[in-house]
Amino acid sequence: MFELSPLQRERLGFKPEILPELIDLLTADFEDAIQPKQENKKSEEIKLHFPHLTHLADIILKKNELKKVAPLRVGVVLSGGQAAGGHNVISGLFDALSELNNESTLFGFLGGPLGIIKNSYCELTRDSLELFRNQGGFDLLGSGRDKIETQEQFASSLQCVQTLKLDGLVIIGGDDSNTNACHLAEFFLQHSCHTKVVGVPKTIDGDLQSDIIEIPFGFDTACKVYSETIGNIARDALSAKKYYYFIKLMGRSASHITLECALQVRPNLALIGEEIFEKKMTLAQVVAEISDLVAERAKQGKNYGVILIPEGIIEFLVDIRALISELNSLLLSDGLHSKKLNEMKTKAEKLAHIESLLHAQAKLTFTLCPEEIQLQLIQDRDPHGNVQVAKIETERLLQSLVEEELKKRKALGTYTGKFSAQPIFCGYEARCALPSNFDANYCYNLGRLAALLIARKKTGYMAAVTNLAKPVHSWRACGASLVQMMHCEERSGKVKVVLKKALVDLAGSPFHKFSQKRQGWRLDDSYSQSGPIQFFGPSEVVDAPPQTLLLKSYVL
Ligand code: FBP
Repeated sequence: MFELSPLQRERLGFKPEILPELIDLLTADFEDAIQPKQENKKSEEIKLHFPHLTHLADIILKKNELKKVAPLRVGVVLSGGQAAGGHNVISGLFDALSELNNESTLFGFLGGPLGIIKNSYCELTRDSLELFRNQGGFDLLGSGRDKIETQEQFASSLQCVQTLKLDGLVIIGGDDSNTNACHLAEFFLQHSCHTKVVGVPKTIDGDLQSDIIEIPFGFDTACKVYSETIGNIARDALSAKKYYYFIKLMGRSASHITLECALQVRPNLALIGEEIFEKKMTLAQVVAEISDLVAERAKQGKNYGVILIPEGIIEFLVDIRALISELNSLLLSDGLHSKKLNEMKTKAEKLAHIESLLHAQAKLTFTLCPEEIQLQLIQDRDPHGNVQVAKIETERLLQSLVEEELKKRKALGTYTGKFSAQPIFCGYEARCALPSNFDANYCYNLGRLAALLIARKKTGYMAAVTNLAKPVHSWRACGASLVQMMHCEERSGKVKVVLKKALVDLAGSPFHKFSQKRQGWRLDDSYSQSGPIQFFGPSEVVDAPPQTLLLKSYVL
C-alpha cells in the first residue's frame, strides 16, 4: 500500500463545494431545456442508429416535491487516458447514491471497459474510497483503452449489467468512450434492459466540448502542471540566455492545452495545429517560421527562447498528413509491405524500401525528416497499422530542421546568432497530479449529477455542469443529450456515427486573445511564472478556472 505524503493527507480532508442545485438531491428533478428542437436536424444515419434516443433534448434541473428513491445499483468505469479528478467523480457518485438511499450499491469495473465485457468488478464502499478523495490517478479501478464496439462486446456488456441488476452505468471518458456510452444506451433500450447509461466528460486534451459541455475534467490540472514547468523553463532561458527550449505538449489532436499554456505563460512562440491546418502550412513553412523568430531575436542579442509545440501538430501539417496517410495505406497491419518490412534486417534497407514505394511528393517529405523520425514514422504503429503520432518526437524533428535552416542562413549571411536548443516533452506527468480545486469541485459535482440522472431514470445523457468560469455557487447542473452531440465521420474508410472532437475554434475568444498578444511575446520576454498548483491561500489563487473558460465566458 502506498504511503500518503503530508499534502496528500491534507487533501483527503478537502470538502468539495456542492453546487446549490445538487445539495438536496431528493427534491431535484429534470425538465427539458428550452432549446430549438434538434430532432429534425439529425441526419437519417443518426436516426437509424439511435431510434430510441434521437428525440432526446438537453435537460436542466428543477426543484420538485420530495421524491423517494429505491436502493440503486450502479456500476462505474474509468475509460481512456488518466485525468485528474477521476476519483472525485467516483466519490461524488458514491456519496450521492448513499444520500438518495443508503442501501444503494456502487460497483467499480476494473481495468476500463474490458471490465464490463469480462464482468470484472469490485464493490466500492466508504472505506475503499477513504484514501482516494481529492487524490490524482485512476488507480482505484485502473483504466483501459478498449472499446465496446462489436455485437459480441455489446452482448457481453448487456449480460454483465443484467447479471449485476444495474440501474445505471456511469462511463467516465473522452469522445470515444462517450460515443460508446450512447451506443450502449441505445442497445440496452432496444433489448428492454432498464440499465441507464450516463457519460462523464473526461480528458486532459480539452477536446470534449459542446454548447453545454464547457470543458472536460482534467484539463485544468494538466494545464496548470504544464504551465508551472514551462514558466520555470522560461525563467531558466531568461537566466542562462543560452538555450532555445522546444517544448512539446500533450494533446493527441487538438491544441487546447498549448493554447491554454500559452495564455498562462506567454512563450515567444506557440504553434496551434488548427491554425497551421487552416493556413495549409507545410513542415518547411513551420521550420521557416521558427527560424525567422530565432533570427529576429538574435538581432536583439537574444539567443534563447521558448517555443510550444502541440503533440497533434504532426497531423495538421498538410505534407506530413499526406505522408502519414500514404504510409498508413501502405503499411496496413496485415499487408504485404508490413510483412516485408518486418523481415528486413537493417534500418537502411527498411527506409530504402519505403522510399521506393512512396509517390514523389510524399517521398520528398519523407526524405526531409531525419532518420530517427523516418523510423518512428514506419515502425511505431498501432494494432491497425496506423502511425502512433503521439510517439513521434516532433520537438526533436523541428529542432533539428531549424538547426539545418539556420546553418544555411548563416552561410548566406542572413543570420549571425548562436543556436543551441533543448527538446522537452510535457506529457504524462500531468495526468495524475493532485486535482486542482477547480477539478476536485467539478468532478465531485459531476459524480453527484450522474447519480441523480440515474435516480431520475435518464439514459443517453452526459453529466454537464455549466457556468464554470464563475464561483461554484453559480454553477448549474444539466444533462447533455449524447445523441445531439453525434455526427457522421469517415474513419478507416467507413462512415461512423461518433461524438465530434472539439478542435480549437479559431474564431473563438481564447484564440482571438492569443493572436492579439502573441506578436508582443516574440521579442519581449514577457514570460509569466504561474508556479505550482496551490491548495491554500486566496481564492483567486486556489480556485482559478482555466483562462480558456474565463475568456469564453467573457469574464477576462
Ligand atoms: P484521453 O483522451 O483518453 O483522455 O487521453 C489523452 C492522452 O493523454 C493524450 O493527450 C495522449 O496523446 C494520449 O492520451 C496518450 O495515450 P497513452 O496513455 O495510451 O500513451
